[in-house]
Amino acid sequence: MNETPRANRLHIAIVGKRNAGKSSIINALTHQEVSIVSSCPGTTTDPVYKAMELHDLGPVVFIDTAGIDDAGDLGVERVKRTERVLDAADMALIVFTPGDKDITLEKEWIKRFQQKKVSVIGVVNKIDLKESIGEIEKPFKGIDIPFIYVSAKTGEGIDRLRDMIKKHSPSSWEEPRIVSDLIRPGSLVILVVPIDIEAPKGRLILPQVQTLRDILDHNSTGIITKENTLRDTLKSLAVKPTLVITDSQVFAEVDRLVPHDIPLTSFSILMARYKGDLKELIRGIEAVKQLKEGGRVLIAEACTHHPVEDDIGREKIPRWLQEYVGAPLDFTWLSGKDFPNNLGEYDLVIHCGGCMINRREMLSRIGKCREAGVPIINYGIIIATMKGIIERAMQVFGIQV
Ligand SMILES: Nc1nc2c(ncn2[C@@H]2O[C@H](COP(=O)(O)OP(=O)(O)OP(=O)(O)O)[C@@H](O)[C@H]2O)c(=O)[nH]1
Ligand code: SF4
Ligand SMILES: [Mg+2]
Repeated sequence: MNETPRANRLHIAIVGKRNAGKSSIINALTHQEVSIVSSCPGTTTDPVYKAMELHDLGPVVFIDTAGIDDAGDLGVERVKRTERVLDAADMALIVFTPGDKDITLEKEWIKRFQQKKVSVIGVVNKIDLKESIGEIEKPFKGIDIPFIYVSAKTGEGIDRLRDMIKKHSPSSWEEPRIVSDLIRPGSLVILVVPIDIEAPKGRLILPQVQTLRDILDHNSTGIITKENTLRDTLKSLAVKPTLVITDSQVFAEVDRLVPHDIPLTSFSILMARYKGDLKELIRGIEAVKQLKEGGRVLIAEACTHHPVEDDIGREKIPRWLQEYVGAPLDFTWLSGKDFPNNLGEYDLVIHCGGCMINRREMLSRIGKCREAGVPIINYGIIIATMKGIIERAMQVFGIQV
């Protein structure tokens, strides 16, 4: 629990042909044997996510990938998995081997990353094997990305590569705030956190902790209370709170208790804004209102976890949604890293909060829905809609629904 969550770290993909030294570069950058290195091409198969502290740059995730030249049925499958990395990477290192005559594939990948607005650095590795740097540089002269020449084996150039990663790390990497842009320093914010059977034993969940941290970083005060102690908490205050943030599941109760001149919203709506595109997700509200009998709904969760009794994605949302629409609907569930290509077949996509994926990947999923013309909403917003509380929960963002 002392670590920065993986989803909040800068994601750096390492891409290149088999045996180019991708895994060796990660090991050299981090001074650790985090990735398996071998002279046998095709050592790394599935993308491997490694969370690291990189000196000067802070917490990052390196994504080690299989070679982009991998062949055969299995190889093609591996390249497809590498392609999914395009959605999560904030930055990419393309690794070359000096003297490689055909760099068409690498150029294609550079283009693909650039189309996704991902900053790319060309890393020419194994320079210890060649004598003249002038000769090595020639094939890369016309390519419009910064290049660096290194040897993962001797360590030459690795410090400079670290500096370069820092220099070229995207400025968009500055993550949006969770809540602190909505309050002034010195504010008082109340957080309502039910401790029920779904609450993890002995701790608070990540969105609650992250929200509280953001409040503290903004020199404000956060008071945490449960829904059954909220009334007394409010009574005990000498000043009016600036904002109340509640778990969505007790929103209706909290809505009754909190006077209407105090703004109220939910953790999941704050996280929807922090992780995704709030405006796009709000557009999904209209689609929910228009759902009809037999409507096709995809429920997408970004990680695989064992469904619990009365699971939110498997049971509660489908039940509430069918009650809301007043008719049976046709649900499909999907969990994990895959996001389907047949999105156009659905009338609505309902996505989980996405706490295990980074903002870029969430935005990429929202973008895919937009391209397929299918509306997307997330758990927090659909619950607020079905419970009739979305209007109040949105007021604090100045959004009318
Ligand atoms: N001489 C030399 N050999 C290197 C260098 N970097 C890596 N190697 C060697 O190249 C081989 C492949 O290295 P890996 O790091 O496994 O390469 P990879 O790109 O991860 O390979 P795959 O996972 O198979 O795609 C190993 O035998 C490494 O020891 C280098 O800078 N110089
Ligand atoms: S919100 Fe999504 S990513 Fe986070 S634990 Fe739930 S299913 Fe997994
Ligand atoms: Mg490897």
